[in-house]
Amino acid sequence: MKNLLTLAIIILVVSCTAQEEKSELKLWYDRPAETWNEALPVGNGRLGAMVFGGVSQDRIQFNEETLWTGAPNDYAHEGAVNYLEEIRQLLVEGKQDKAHELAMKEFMSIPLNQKEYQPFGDLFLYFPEHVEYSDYHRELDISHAICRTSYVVNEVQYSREILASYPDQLLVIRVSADKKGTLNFALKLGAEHKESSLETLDGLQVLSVAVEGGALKGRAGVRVETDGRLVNEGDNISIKGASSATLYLSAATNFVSYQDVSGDPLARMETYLEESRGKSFKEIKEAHVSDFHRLFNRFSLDLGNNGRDSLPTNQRLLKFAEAPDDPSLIALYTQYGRYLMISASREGTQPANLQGIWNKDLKPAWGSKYTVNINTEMNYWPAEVTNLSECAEPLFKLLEECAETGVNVAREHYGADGWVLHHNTDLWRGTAPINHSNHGMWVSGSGWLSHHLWEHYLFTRDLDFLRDRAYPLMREAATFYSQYLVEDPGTGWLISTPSNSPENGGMVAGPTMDHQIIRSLYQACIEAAGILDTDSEFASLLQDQVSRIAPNQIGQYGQLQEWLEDVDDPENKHRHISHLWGIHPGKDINWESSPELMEAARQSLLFRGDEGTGWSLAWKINFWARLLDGDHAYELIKLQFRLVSSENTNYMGGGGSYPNLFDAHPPFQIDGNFGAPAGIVEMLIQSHLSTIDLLPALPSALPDGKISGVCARGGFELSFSWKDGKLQEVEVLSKAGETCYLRYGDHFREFKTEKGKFYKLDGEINLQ
Ligand code: FUC
Repeated sequence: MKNLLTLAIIILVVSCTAQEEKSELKLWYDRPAETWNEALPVGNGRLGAMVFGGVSQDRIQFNEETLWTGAPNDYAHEGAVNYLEEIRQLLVEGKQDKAHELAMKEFMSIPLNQKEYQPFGDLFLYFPEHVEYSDYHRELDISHAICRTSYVVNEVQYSREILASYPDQLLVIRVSADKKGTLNFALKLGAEHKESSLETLDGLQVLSVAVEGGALKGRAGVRVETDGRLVNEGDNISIKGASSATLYLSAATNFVSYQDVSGDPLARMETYLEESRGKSFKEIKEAHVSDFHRLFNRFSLDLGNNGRDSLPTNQRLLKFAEAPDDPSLIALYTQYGRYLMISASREGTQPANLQGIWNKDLKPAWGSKYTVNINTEMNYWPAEVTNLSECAEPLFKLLEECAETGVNVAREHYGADGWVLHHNTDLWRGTAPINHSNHGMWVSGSGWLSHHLWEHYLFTRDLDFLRDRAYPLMREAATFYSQYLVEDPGTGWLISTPSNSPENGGMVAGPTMDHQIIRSLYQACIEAAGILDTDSEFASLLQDQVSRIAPNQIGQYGQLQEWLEDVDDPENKHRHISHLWGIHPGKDINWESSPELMEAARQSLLFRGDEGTGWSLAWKINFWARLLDGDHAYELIKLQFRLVSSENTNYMGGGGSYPNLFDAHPPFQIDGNFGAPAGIVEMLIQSHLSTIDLLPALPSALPDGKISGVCARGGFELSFSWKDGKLQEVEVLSKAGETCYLRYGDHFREFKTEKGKFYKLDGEINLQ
């Protein structure tokens, strides 16, 4: 018995070590990060950190997701509605400049701009004795959510591990030496906020910050446990003659909700630190890894491996540009997207903003807030399909809050019921039009985001969610549009005005995208009302409007028209391609019911060209997947993997990836890190129409592979493999007991399922 137990333990240890050694799911480098875009991200949804892995000095730059500029504020512009008709009339008369001007004066958010996400501070570690070193290695192990740095000085190996624990709500750093008593280092917290101070106690340092001119304050504390000696030296805590030290880093703010900032940051910060007292690094790490695995391990993707993971990740990107045949980099990138989602968006946290939760700048690009004319939505594209449904919860919470603030904006700006969200929101849930009327006047943020609620239902078939949370918000979003749409004097169609086609061409009447979004929302509401057996009168009102909303139109160049009038410029290379919303993420336009519109969409996409910012490239992967052209989608993957120098912050130069695989907008913007994985999966499985389609847009560069735990609408979870471009085996788990409609090439299979049961099929989708 005892022998058996020993054997079992040995097997367990060996297999764990083998797991940890597996390099496929690692980003790794042979030198420290010199810039932020080389540093590696960890996060627990609330706290995020960028780890530089320096030798004589390490920098761990950290964030707490609720530290923003500003204070609770209702951004609505009282009385804006009095100018609505005049703005509409100016557009009818073709006086766009005058319409912009009047809207700037009378219609925009108060204040005009929303607030910004802030960095919190830095934890610096100083190792003055570590100058000459060898065997340097740093990595981000995304299958365990641990970042490691190691090197050798004077024949001693020094190692650091850092993780962001969701169960313990801390960043925890383990510093160790493999020879007893050889670890000497100092640490210090710091911040760039004008108002910041440090207090150094016994084995504890506390950093206080206050955001300039705003309501938010933060406290961070680092507590040290070590087998060495602790000495306070000026602003540093020094650790001497140790073998190891564990640093527990906690941070909190006074933010309670978008209306309430009465929290006590010190008490909160201390609570997390106190709760970790007596817990060893090992214990915290085990709880962290098992929490992370619960989400991460549900899905896997194997596209083959040709050994390029032996190259540092930045060099691997360079190599991909020369020889784009590194399938395990594509799998790594897909899983990295899932890693970033689990690290940036967990139940009870804020949703992932433009930079997830990782931001170093007091003046971040676009405020690192929530832009909802593509970016925030894209952040959540992989959530349902790659089996991370719970990670979308913060987005639903944001929607619920915007549906509160958006009521006043609907009333004050449009005299309408329901709620509306324009193209941006922030921590304070601003919903009014911001920045400039030439792009801020766009009413479809609420409609697009509501789509995510419906999609959550389609994937999970969670009826309680649909009844209690999704439908009420969808209904009120639709209520707004039902009162806002007006009859176009020229065509008689119902159109959206004033609005714009993000962010192309300024304020107009009747951009195609709005109509696609509103029509889809109406259709979802009608279906939901039917399922819930409610609101039949409202459903028929929407049904009547659906048939009157301006339709998709094909223009003079065979393109899908971006606007009501046929004025598209075939030379226009704008990064936004909003009128293709109807093919993705919408499904208004598809090969089954509207092939001629699909052709027109393809023409528009060809005119726009492949180049773009990070998210634009990522969206195009999804478009080409929906157009069923996997090889063209693969061309976009190549651009997404284009290595962008960490110095490059000019978005007009085109997107790609930074050395740490962060999406280069440029500068860094996280949307592409989520949009591209969603697109990669969209090449392998689609379920937006009446069937689940397997390998619908498989690129010839990915002939062999296996995907497991991928989700499809209808409450299904699938695993399947392919070889030489042909489907091999399929397993379907039915989570909702619905009839399954599968399609692979010319093969079609329909079968009834029972909830909780697995179904096996062969490569021609015959049930086994
Ligand atoms: C929209 C885009 C920009 C950028 C910003 C955050 O304004 O047009 O490219 O992504 O959002």
